[in-house]
Amino acid sequence: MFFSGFSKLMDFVMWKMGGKVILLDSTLREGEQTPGVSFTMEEKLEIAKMLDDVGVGMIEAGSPMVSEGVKEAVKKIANESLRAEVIAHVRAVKEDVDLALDCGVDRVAIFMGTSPIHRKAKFKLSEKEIIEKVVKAVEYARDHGVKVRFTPEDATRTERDYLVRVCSAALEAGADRISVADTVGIMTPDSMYELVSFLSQKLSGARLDVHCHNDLGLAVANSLAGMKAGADVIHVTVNGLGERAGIASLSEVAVALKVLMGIDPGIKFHLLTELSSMVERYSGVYLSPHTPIIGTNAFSHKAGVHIAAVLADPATYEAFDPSILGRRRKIVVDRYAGKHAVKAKLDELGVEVDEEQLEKITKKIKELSDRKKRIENADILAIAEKVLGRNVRGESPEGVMGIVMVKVESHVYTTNIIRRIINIPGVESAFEVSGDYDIVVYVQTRDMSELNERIEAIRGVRGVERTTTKIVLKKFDGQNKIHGT
Ligand code: HCA
Ligand code: CU
Repeated sequence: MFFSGFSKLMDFVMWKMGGKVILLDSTLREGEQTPGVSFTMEEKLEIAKMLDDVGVGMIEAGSPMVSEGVKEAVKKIANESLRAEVIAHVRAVKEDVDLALDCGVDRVAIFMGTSPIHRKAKFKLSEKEIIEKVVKAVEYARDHGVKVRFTPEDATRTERDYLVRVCSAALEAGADRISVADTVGIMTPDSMYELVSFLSQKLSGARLDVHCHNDLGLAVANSLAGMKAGADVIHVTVNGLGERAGIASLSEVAVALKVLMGIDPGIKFHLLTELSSMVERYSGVYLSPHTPIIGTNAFSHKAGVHIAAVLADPATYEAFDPSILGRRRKIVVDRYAGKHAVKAKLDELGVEVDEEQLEKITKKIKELSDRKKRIENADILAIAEKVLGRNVRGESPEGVMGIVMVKVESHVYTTNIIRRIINIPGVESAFEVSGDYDIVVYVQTRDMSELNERIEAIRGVRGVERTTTKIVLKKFDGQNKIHGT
């Protein structure tokens, strides 16, 4: 306990000296406001611990008034002696603050709608009455020894003079941070920069957070602009979860800070992909393959021209080196590929060819790709075998193929599960089938341990009841030839 308090103090001192940017992760609060998402207690604890390992400075653990379960989870997380500051999110009412105090959090984040539309439609309270409620709640929390952040909800649609008044009152009552919430995601980087600069000046350099929603896809850009204007805490969630279109994504903000702005947010970048898949599994919200930073395609190159250039110097078509995330670039081979790409792929598969064989293989891949949607490693190996006239699969380090049979829970829609499963790396095809099992998945991996990982990932898909796996010992192509010509 002492150590955790001391290290938090040191973090603060370091932050003050270094002009550091702190990431506040709200996956467990804002993220759980995503439709369809409810984490279990165990999942919440695991996510919180992983966030702490990753190194975010603050964890918004939940809103204790939501339910007994949420409150228990906030309490457990607060008692984990994490490095990160643990925050409970509460309304400006005594009962909510009491629940947060009971959880033993480091800080309460008190929020209250301040825009004209919130004042009128939600509270039916006057400007003055709202300020009174905020001041009362902040004072009450401060009197009980916790740090307080105040969030004027819908700040970006609140009249400027009123926004300054309500924030000043909260600061005077003892809040030490204000969160500039773009609750409906209507800012642009310019307007966000301007608003944060304005508040920073009018509130005499008060410490500011930015909380940007992604309704127009600008959450990351707006967060960076707010940071440039003086905010030092950026709110994020893993995979950008949150109400409606979510908020700024942790990995996007972190990587943009590092590679575009030269700012180190103090996190372990190589853990981001794992964190993201954990949250995909526990939330049941799966990323599209072209999601920046963590999507399966984020470092894949396809056009022949791109691949030839990338093989000479990856920077030709990459914003940054995937190795900072512990990821590798991927060469995709289909009809867009040229000889360079096919050669690189064959090298990766451990197959040696001469110039003439390479040309033939490339030509056959293009022909097959005109007829088949997805060219898999197995197709390329089959074509190589035909051209070379010998078995090459034994030489391939991509050695283990698995056939995983999946039974899904009775209430779920099988096609939805398949959509998730096909995004798992190594899964080459999946079939919806009749009989004891509902789905058959064909997985291609380098070795047994990778196959095991893939099976675990399939089992982790929400709605999967059980699996059984067969290892492929030998593969034969039928008369109707799926592979080659
Ligand atoms: C909400 C509240 C909030 C609060 C943000 C914050 C918002 O509407 O659910 O406390 O910084 O977007 O305004 O998430
Ligand atoms: Cu929000």
